[in-house]
Amino acid sequence: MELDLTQIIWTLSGHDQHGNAIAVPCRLPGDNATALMEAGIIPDPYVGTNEKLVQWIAERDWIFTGKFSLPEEPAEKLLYLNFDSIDTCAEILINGKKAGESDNMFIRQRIWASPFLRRGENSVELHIRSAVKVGEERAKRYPFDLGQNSNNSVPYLQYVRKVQSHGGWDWGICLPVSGVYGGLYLREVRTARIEKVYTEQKFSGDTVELTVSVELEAAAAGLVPLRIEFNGELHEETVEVLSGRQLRHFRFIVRQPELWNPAGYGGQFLYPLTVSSDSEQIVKKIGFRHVELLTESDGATSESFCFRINGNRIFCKGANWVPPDAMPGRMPPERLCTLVKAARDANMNMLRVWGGGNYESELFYELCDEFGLMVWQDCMFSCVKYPDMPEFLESVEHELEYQVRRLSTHPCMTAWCGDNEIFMCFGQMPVSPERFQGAVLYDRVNRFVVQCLKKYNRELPVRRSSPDNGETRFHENVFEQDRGDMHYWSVWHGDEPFSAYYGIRPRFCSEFGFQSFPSIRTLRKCISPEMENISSPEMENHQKNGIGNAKIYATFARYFRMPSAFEDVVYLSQVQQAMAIRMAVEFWRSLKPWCMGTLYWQMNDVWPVASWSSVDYNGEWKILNYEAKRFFAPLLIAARVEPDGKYYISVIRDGLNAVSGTVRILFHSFAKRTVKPVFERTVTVDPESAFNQEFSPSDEPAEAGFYELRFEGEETVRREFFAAEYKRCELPEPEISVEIRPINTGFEIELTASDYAFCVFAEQRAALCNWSDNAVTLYPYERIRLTVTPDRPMSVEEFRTGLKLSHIQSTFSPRPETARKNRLLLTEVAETGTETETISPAGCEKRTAS
Ligand code: BMA
Repeated sequence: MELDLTQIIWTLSGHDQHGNAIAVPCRLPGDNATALMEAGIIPDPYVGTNEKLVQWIAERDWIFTGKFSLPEEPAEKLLYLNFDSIDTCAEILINGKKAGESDNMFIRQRIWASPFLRRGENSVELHIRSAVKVGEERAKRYPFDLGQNSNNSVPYLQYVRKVQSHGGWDWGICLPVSGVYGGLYLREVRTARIEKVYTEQKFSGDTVELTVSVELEAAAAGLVPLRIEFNGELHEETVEVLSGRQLRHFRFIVRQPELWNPAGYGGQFLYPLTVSSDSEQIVKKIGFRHVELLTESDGATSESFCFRINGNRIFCKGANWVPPDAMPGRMPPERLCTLVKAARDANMNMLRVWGGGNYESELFYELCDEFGLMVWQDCMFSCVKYPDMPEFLESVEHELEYQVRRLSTHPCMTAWCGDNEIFMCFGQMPVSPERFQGAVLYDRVNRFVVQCLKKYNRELPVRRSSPDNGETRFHENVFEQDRGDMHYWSVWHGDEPFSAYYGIRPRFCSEFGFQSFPSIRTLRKCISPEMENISSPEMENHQKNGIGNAKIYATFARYFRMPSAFEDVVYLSQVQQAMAIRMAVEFWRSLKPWCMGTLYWQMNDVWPVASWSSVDYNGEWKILNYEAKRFFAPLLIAARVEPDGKYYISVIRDGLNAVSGTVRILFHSFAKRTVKPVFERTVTVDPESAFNQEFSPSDEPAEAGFYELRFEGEETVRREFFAAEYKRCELPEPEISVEIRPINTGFEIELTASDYAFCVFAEQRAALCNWSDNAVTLYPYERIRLTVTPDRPMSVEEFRTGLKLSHIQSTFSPRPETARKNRLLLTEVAETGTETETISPAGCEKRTAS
């Protein structure tokens, strides 16, 4: 028997800010804020400045009550209650009696429930205390002052094992929710439950030994038949259990296994593994891959930092992952799929699950397994010191044992890391007794974390922190370029121009980023029309980084002509974000094999907000995600002007095969209307290194035009490179025509411009769309076809009305509304391909095609 308790309606009860009792229906998995919003007690915290109105929720204790009926007498059965995650400090009551408690949302809770249950109606109650208050109480008892993380609006949250960014972050709403996440059920077993199934792989030559460990938890002595099926082999055993835990190991030898490889390095073969007892069955997918992190001396003071998977040195390309929703109850699984797919579609091969968030759901790791996305997994400690009291460390050990073993079967798992930026923070503090004391205290916690990681995992490399430069170094880590991983933030948090990236030669850059605003469609869901101004109260509430808006504007002034219309500000913020990250990634990839990884900050958002993400909260791709698809492509051509004024061209190849072809650089002059070759060379680039060559630029002034970079061979790539800031260029004023044709899955649109148009970004305001490509360059009269799949059926008429095009020059005009008028032509073409009508987009006047 199994009762899925996510199918019943729960009740959330507590008191509002005035002390009035509340009882509302609640869906689980879910959280209190979502339930209160759905019941109309609070407004949507993501809208306007509502965040400020809902802060009282976190000050209160809450009760989640579920009622269900059992047709038979449960005392004769063996039933257990499972909660994948309870957020956070809770007492669990069954029929009014305390049956268990929870103090760490990163640990699954299971309770033998039969003694508490009865025939007929039963109730389960979770009494969840305010995490804000629990943190405060614990801080009072702890003899040292651990300080507060400046990103976090809630003091003392580090005393509670809960998602740390629930307390707010420099991209996060402050909303410390309570709730229950993941699986929630009552299940009957005969003698014991299958508590854990975890695996370990050992390679020797072309043979791999897979150890499958099965942990049973028995309520009483008895016999449990176990069946383990893997790769056509069956192991059966009847295990004699006593009350409590029993562990059994099963070994499988696989000769010449099919391998799981990171995306771009071969397939992702997955073998099913089935573990069954007389009452339960667990199915996992196992992928074989041999993971090494090479940290070898490769110079007088330098050391490599390179993941080698199945013998292939992998250049890691990806981004940092934060929790996908600050209100977990609002998060449908489809949104997670879309997001992880967006990483894969952008040619990424690694995601770093960042330490201020959560160990993600099974679905996340399953998707990464399937897409060939390696996972760098932080432990959930970030940016602040943590207490070393024994009960805290004991809970951390349970957490790590649970999480490490849970994730051990996923081939995407590539590295474990102790925390995010905690050692780095010490390096940035002035030398003082506080820094000394803090470092000693934190070192106790971190050593313990690392010991646990090594105790429960022998397969994957373990880093103590990110960034980290090795066992003997504690303070140089921000700018250390010789070894370890680096977080390079001087372009955003400092005041460096984008070209500063060219002065940094990291071995592996695991964080660097630049902010932009989310899409207009996302903003219009949370900002009222009269607040469409960057410094309005609503917009400012959706910007959590103190310097954020000023920085975005300062960067406009540095590289662009100042945009005035709100929509142009939003668009251009995304253009410059993509430009920054593109410059960094192109340069760092060109340093291969010195540099072997770039993970930008950040992939996704927890709510609609101005942030460093490349996909916004609603799943809209920012320009950066389209750019990432190009700058992370396995074949890349890129150019740069280094700080000494020299011009370089690079061709970078990833994957397993070399590529040969001709590199051509052409200078397109805007005013003269000429195209002149400046460089040509036939090259072969093998995947272990990059081709880099200085070249002489055109003798025309840099601002007179741009460089077309071409690689022509079995594969052809074209990119554009500006050696001058856009603001200094007299960009042509193109007239852009758009033809819209309905196709099976949506629409095909064809773009043509009467002159060069840069970063042409097509957005659909009426639906979330999947675009085959976007933010493209149009050369005069070149036809570019894009396919668009909206998330719901749309008529051509509706699609046309919601379509918006922007390009860089369209933001240059002092009067953007009039400038854009008449420059965009939208032509609707019937399925037969004949032109039926020529129309202007929303806001533009009707005109006929010439
Ligand atoms: C990084 C992260 C986060 C932060 C981001 C942007 O260093 O680790 O703490 O959100 O910077 O400031």
